[in-house]
Amino acid sequence: MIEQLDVNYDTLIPNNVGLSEDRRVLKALERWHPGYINWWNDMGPEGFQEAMVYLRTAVSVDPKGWAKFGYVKMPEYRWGILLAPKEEDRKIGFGEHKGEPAWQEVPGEYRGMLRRLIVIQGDTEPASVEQQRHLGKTAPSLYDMRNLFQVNVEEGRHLWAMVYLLQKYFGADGREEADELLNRRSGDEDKPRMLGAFNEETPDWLSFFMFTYFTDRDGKMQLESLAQSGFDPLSRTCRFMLTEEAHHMFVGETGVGRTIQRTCEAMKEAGIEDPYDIEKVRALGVIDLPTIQKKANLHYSLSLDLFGSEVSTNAANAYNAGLKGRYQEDKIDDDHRLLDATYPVSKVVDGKVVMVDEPALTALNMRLRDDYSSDAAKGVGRWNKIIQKAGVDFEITLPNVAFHRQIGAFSDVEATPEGVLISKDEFAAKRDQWLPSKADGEFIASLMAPETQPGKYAGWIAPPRIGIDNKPGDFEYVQIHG
Ligand code: BYC
Repeated sequence: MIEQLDVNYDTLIPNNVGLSEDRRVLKALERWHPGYINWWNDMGPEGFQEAMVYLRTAVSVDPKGWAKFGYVKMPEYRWGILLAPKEEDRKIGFGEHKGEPAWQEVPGEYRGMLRRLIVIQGDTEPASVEQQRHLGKTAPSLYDMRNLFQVNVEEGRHLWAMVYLLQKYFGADGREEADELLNRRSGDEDKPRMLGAFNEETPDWLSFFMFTYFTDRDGKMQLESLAQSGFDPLSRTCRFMLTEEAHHMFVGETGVGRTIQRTCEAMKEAGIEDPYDIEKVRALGVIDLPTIQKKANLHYSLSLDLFGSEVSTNAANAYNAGLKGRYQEDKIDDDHRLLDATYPVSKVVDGKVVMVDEPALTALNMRLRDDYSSDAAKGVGRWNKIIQKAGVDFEITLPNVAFHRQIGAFSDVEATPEGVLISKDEFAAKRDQWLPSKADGEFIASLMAPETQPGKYAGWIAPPRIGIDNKPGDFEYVQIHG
């Protein structure tokens, strides 16, 4: 147990929510903080709690200077509570209450629904830290290690953001939920995290990059739709979280891109033209492109599950209530009520994947998932540019939405990555062609040797083009021994 006696919480917690004047919430957070620190020490990055890490800390919400960089030990990171500035006279933008003033307090009739949304969002944040806790030990460079820790402390801050809402607006049951967020554990048999993808392992750095590319992007989409919320404190919280989230996807996109780049370079140097000559490529100490494709298949399909069922009355209710909008709701030109509109939804009909029009209100998860898929495809296009530029004949593609699904219309069927429905036996026989096999995992694990010399990179990944905070190439992003 960490001694908490002389902590000045008002200065410890950077905030723009007037914590020092809000004694009740300040007290509730003081009560919660020791448990959080214990959780961080138990479940946060293993082996690096004493290291000095060059991190950015959110200290204000000024778009020009919201963060400051400096060395800090992770357990001493200042996890703040920051909400985007309040918009005067903000109105609810969609659903039954469209045009009414945004709520500053929890609307009683929607209390349960709102709490559930906040708790689910909150649960994902610590879960990802737990999933990634072993990765520091195999970081391919100090630059990457620092990025991992940056992502981790910010996920911690996002937990704080949700806990603040629970403590401030939901009374005793909010406090209980806040405690439970520290009690569940990713992958635990008895107390698992709430959503599937957050109970999977993140066994290696390629998985970490794929996770931050694909799964953090689900985070972006969910936060974007909660940022539209008529419950103003949730909207403001999510708007600020999105500022930090962008870096997480940058880490994912460039991480996968640098992996691809190194593979292509090594193939060229060795005069290997066939990307499917896996043995020869692997002998160079880099990850072959077909295996990178399999990892993308896995993480994309797991992330699609996070959108829930294509047809969902939960989603319709949350929209009608004005709690959770569509992606960029405020930029869409329609009635924002969706009473008569329809939306095409993918389904299995007569053994085929087809599109069927459904009421747009119940199809909101599908629509958000579609927006996600087009957003995800953009970075994949940039990965393919790297491959093309190197003159290698290979293209990374996103699998069909029916492939490898556990939630929604395709949870009971199996499909190829192209979306052709097949039997369970055929899927089982071909699984290892489409998803990382045990042997693939072992090969990638064999490359995961740590590189802790400043400016040096493990052989399977190319260096980044520019440093964090414009630091030079040999900058010591993590001083491992404090
Ligand atoms: N796993 O009507 P349905 C992030 C349950 S990531 C397990 O189809 P709904 C981050 C569902 O709870 C973003 N259960 O779905 C990324 C319901 O159960 P109940 C996280 C699931 O409710 C990286 C039943 O199935 N944020 O931030 O319309 C690092 C029927 O549900 C799953 C959010 O998700 C699943 N995958 O939509 C760090 C935002 N899917 O209630 C962070 C908040 C569904 O009938 N959550 N179920 O017992 C939501 O908006 C929605 O609850 C969901 C599900 C999108 C999750």
